[in-house]
Amino acid sequence: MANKVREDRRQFLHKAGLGGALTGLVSSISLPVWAGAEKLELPDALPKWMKVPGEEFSNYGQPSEHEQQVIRWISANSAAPGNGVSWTPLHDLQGTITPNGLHYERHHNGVPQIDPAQHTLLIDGLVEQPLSFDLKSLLRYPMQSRTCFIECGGNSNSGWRTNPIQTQAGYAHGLVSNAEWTGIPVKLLLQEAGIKPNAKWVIAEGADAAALNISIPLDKLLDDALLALYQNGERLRPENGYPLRLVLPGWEGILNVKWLRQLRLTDEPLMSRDETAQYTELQPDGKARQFTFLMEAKSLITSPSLGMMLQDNPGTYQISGLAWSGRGKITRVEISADGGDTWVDAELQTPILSKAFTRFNLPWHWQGDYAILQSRATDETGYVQPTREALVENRGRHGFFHYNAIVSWEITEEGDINHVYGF
Ligand SMILES: Nc1nc2c(c(=O)[nH]1)N[C@H]1C(S)=C(S)[C@@H](COP(=O)(O)O)O[C@H]1N2
Ligand SMILES: [Mo]
Repeated sequence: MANKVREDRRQFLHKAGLGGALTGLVSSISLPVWAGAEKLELPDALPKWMKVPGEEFSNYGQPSEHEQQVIRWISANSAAPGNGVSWTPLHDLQGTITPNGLHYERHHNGVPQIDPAQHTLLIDGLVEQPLSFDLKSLLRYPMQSRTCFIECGGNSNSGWRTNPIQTQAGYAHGLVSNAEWTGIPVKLLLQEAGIKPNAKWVIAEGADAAALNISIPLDKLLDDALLALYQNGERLRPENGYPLRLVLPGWEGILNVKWLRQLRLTDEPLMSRDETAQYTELQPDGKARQFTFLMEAKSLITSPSLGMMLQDNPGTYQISGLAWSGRGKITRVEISADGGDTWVDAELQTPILSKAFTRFNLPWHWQGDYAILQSRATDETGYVQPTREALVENRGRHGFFHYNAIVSWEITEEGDINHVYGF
């Protein structure tokens, strides 16, 4: 299999124009001629920062002042302050972990400023013994770490529009981030309270002014849900739920309740606003999909992508991007440079984690021709990311949530990059 993939990749470079130079030299694929390499010239003098002592230490590190353009992009609802989103700049990041200051945000009513000393979590409803936990006691429970993505059900929803929006990759698809969450398996706390046999659902409530109420099937909470206290090694950021939140790997963002203050076990769902009027999807037949918890497989080329230019500079470029699936592990990402006619397997960066970002890479030789770059993800259940055409055919034109179609970047002969709807 590995040889087969390598052979395909060789063909990709070959077809894309490296021609005879590589024939038979499979190993040279790992050593393409990258555009950036230049002959070394020895500097005559030391750079200025080597001649003076450096800056002071700092109590908490910040990114370099030269990276200030790498920010979340905020699209807030001006009619309702505190309601809005901020997008992770996926196009500016590498690897798979989203730095805490760049994790996307979705707030329904602002970021509550919670004093952890006054915060409690109540577990009640269909339990043998209602329990209230303060932070001090929770911090004594055994914890586990889990790297996974959280994605808003509304991520990428501009894809439903008639015309493709011209926005950078992260600012159209970055209502998804990937972090290592550490906390207490929810199962442990529910078992301590004692689950009554007729309990089927759990109503989770946050301590923000939105008083978000959402119904979650009990089975998911007993499966892999975490009561997270830490995010990438440090305590949660206020905007991501400090001091505690639910993390439901692979399930729609809305269920990952932040600033969690209550879990009430019930025998039926609440039918709250956020699971009836919102976060449901009208289908072609006029009926609505409800409780669409799972986030299906998706992928996105983050580089090259809109806003970057190949600058009339043919040569070898690294195609790089992210794939993820709420069903489990990503098993395959294919790349096309001709709008989906032919596909080549990208290399998947290891380790490949279930329900987490997987980075894919593939060298591409751009000869200065018109091209349409696409990526297509497959997950371990065999689910294949759909084309936009197939998604629209299946779900109709009134979609708003759960848009996971293949994204197409058009490369013009001048090296400009545009967002197009693929063929
Ligand atoms: N209490 C509370 N929990 C919440 C929300 C909220 O507004 N209040 N927003 C939800 C939605 S819609 C999403 S997509 C995720 C966003 O999590 P993040 O802001 O940490 O990225 O949190 C969910 N949990
Ligand atoms: Mo969301």
